[in-house]
Amino acid sequence: MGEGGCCVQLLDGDGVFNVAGIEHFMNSVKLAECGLSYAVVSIMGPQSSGKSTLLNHLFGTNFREMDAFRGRSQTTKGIWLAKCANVEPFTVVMDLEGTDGRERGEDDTAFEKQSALFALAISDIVLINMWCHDIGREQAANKPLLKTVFQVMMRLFSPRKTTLLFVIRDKTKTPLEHLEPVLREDIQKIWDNVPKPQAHKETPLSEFFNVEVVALSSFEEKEVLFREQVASLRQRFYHSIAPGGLAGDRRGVVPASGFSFSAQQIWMVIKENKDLDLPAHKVMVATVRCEEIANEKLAYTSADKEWVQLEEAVQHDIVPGFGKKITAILDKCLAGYDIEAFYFEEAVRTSKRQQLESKLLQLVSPAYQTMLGHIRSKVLDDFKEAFDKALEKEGFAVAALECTQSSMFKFDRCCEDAAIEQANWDPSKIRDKLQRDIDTHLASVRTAKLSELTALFEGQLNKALAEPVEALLDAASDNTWPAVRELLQRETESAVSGFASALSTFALDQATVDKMLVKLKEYGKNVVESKAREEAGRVLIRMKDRFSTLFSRDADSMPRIWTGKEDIKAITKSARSASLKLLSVMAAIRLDEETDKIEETLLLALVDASSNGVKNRSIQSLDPLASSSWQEVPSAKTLISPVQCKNLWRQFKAETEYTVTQAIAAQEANKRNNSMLPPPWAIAAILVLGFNEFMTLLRNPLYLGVIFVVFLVGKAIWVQLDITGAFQNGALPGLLSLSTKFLPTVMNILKRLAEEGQQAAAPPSQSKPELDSKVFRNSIRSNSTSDPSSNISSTEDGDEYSSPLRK
Ligand SMILES: Nc1nc2c(ncn2[C@@H]2O[C@H](COP(=O)(O)OP(=O)(O)OP(=O)(O)O)[C@@H](O)[C@H]2O)c(=O)[nH]1
Ligand SMILES: [Mg+2]
Repeated sequence: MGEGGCCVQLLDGDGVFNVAGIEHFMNSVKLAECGLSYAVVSIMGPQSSGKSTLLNHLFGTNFREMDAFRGRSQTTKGIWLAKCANVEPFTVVMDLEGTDGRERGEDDTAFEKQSALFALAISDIVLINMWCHDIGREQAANKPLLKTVFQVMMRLFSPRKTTLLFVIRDKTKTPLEHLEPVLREDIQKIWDNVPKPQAHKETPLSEFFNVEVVALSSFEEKEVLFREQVASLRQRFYHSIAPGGLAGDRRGVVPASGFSFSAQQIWMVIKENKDLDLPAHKVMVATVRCEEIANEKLAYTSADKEWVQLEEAVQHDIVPGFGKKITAILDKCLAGYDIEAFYFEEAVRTSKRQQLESKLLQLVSPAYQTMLGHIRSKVLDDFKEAFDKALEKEGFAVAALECTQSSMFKFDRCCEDAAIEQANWDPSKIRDKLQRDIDTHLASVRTAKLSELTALFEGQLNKALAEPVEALLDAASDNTWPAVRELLQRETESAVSGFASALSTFALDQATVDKMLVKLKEYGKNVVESKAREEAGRVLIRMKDRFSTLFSRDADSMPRIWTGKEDIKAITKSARSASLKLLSVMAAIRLDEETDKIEETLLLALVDASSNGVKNRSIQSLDPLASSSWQEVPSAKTLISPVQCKNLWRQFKAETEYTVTQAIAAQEANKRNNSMLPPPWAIAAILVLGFNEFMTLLRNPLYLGVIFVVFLVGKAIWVQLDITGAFQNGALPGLLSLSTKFLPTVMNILKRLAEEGQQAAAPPSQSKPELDSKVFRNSIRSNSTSDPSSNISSTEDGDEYSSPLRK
């Protein structure tokens, strides 16, 4: 029997499908690899009509036959399956349980009908086994069978075109040419009598079936002839599915890999007594099988070693050639699918392929995204580094443009390398993010650089303005504010032009540049204004300084000595008006060339009013300084308000009054000192009463020596203590001053006498100016630094006043 050894029961007598058996059969004969290149042949016919015997001889199979010596009884139960030996293409042979030859009515659930429908649904060629003597007989055993076949055929939607090969057994001497028309007539009659649905009322038999007839001699009586005829019949099964072959025009073939599943499903539908929609069934089989194939390929790919390694590597760093590698892996998987799913319905196959492809892409997508992430961060890092370097050589805008362009180009190239052909993924989102990151970095560097630059120019401007402005304000004259304006304009212009040329490398828009330049100008203005505010805060000290400078020094800046000839009133007036000038200069910021009447107002209110005040009360009642703002001067530009001016002036006057009083006192003391000779009666009394002491001295030259020494010491002390100087400012301060200096001076003289012996009476000319300057400084300090209360109290308490000197 050759290779026909493999034989399996597909359905048992009770209609139970042998799933394991068919799987085993398919695997052992490798049916799945055949694609569409296989044929299914089945046989139907009455019981014990030699069906199994025929199949075994025709196809070299090994179906159970009835033992000829035991008698006729049913041998084959259910449906059996075997592979036909040595026939191309692969031919599956099905041996069916024989029909019992009785009419069974219209019961579709009978196994006979179900198995006939099953055989018709999956076979390309159905052999109808019949006895030769049944041809033309009214009560032929095969008539109910044919009726069944045609009836169930109606239950197949769009049935496959099946070849019915009538095998006439035990042929008689009547030649086939005579038998065949009779048989075909019988068949036609049965077909015509089968009730058909409306759609198929007029459909000819040939639409559903190819009818072929063959006659065989009896196996039992003419075995040799039988074998010969079977051998020649076997020839017709070679290339049976090729055009012109036995099953040349078959339709709707299920690919071999779907055979098992398809058979199961068909049997299930038949058992449930449903109509069998073969096209839908084919689509269903294709869907299930393609999905199975796709899942199998997907699972295989996810476990693929190359893929697993790649996925692992991309977690850590950029993988060179990532796109190509993934593309190759996906290609391999899809090609495998294509090969296996090739014979299934194209629409189903394509849609399942798309599903597989999208699942594959889902599988690799995270790796791709990780890869893009690596590329993005690497390009960004490289950009930062390159930009830092480029900034050392080029301007900001040029460096930014060049580095950005080269980085984006680099990103695009890396993305090309990572691109997966099947995916066509667009990296533009990541590209945009990179662009944004680069822009953010550029913006932060730009901001830092600009603020550095701004700080630099502001620092320069501050340096160029602050001290000169302070000096100008200190000098306070009519020319002060014009000079400040000129200085501000000159320095601001030079700073602005430098700043503008530095900004040009940033390629900023004109509006921004203008804004920054305006800000720098504003800064310059602010420096001046804040300096002015600072100075305004010290205006009282400045006024007192100016007053005491002008009052205590003459036109040659020499300290004044109040001899009695000076016009203290005039000096005081001029010193006060100079201080008032200072106050008026400091009262407002005058950076715009607008005129104001502050000075006139101050003069009118403080100087003129105080001189006329007593005479004209009505002017005082309209006090121009009783206001918190100056006319024509905005409050932002006001440094000292009119009311503050008034208060300051009052304070200034109170604090300088003492100096004036002291000067007047000193002048009067000086005048008194000039008429200090004793009266004539006293001189006469001295001459009379001191005559004997005078004679004693003349008589004893030793007394004379002692008196001379006492004179020298006394003179030295007089000079050292600058007694005339000390009493210049009055008797009481003079005494106090002397009392503090007396002891140190005596000690100093004694020390010098001890050291230098004969040089005891050294020329006092060197120490005198020193003492003079010391005294002057002390007097200035007492005027300018002490607070008003202490000064005012000093007029009542001499001890308080001398405290700075003590210190
Ligand atoms: N007269 C005659 N008998 C045959 C022929 N071929 C086989 N037989 C005999 O018929 C009997 C039944 O043979 P099987 O091949 O088992 O018949 P079957 O149709 O498969 O029987 P079931 O499977 O039971 O339906 C056996 O005893 C065979 O020897 C034939 O060509 N002519
Ligand atoms: Mg049999």
